[in-house]
Amino acid sequence: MNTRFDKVIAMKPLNVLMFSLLALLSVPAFAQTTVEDAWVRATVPGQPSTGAFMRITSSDDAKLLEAKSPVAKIVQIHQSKMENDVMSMQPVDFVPLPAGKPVAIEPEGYHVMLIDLVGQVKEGDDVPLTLVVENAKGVKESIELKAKARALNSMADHSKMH
Ligand SMILES: [Cu+2]
Repeated sequence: MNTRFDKVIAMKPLNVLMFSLLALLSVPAFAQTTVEDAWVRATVPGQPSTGAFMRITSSDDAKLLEAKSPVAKIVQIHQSKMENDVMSMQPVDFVPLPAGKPVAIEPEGYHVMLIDLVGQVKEGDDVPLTLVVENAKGVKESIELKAKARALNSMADHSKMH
């Protein structure tokens, strides 16, 4: 009887330690945003604007709030919409990034619009991009990346793959 009682007591500190470890693992500092396949459509000389595309996955619910790039004076987040058989696009305040779900930033949907380009974006250029992501608690994180400029016909090639 006495031995059993001792065992219960002895296990308690271990349980406390386990709970502390679990609590530590669920701290939001572990939230992560992954950006894959980032690219920018190359331009011809004098072309005023282009788009940046990628796939973003956030481990926790978050929002893509803003994008910045030194290659354009204005960077906006747009959403393309099909209305009466006409494709149009409008600026949006943010792109929702649901936890664990890859979100495509693509010409046909949400995309990053680079407006008032400071120069031609040539094929093969590494275009610096900064993405501002805000988590559910309102904490903002900046993600720096380089997007490879791809030729104008990249989109046509892409649609052929489907
Ligand atoms: Cu656009």
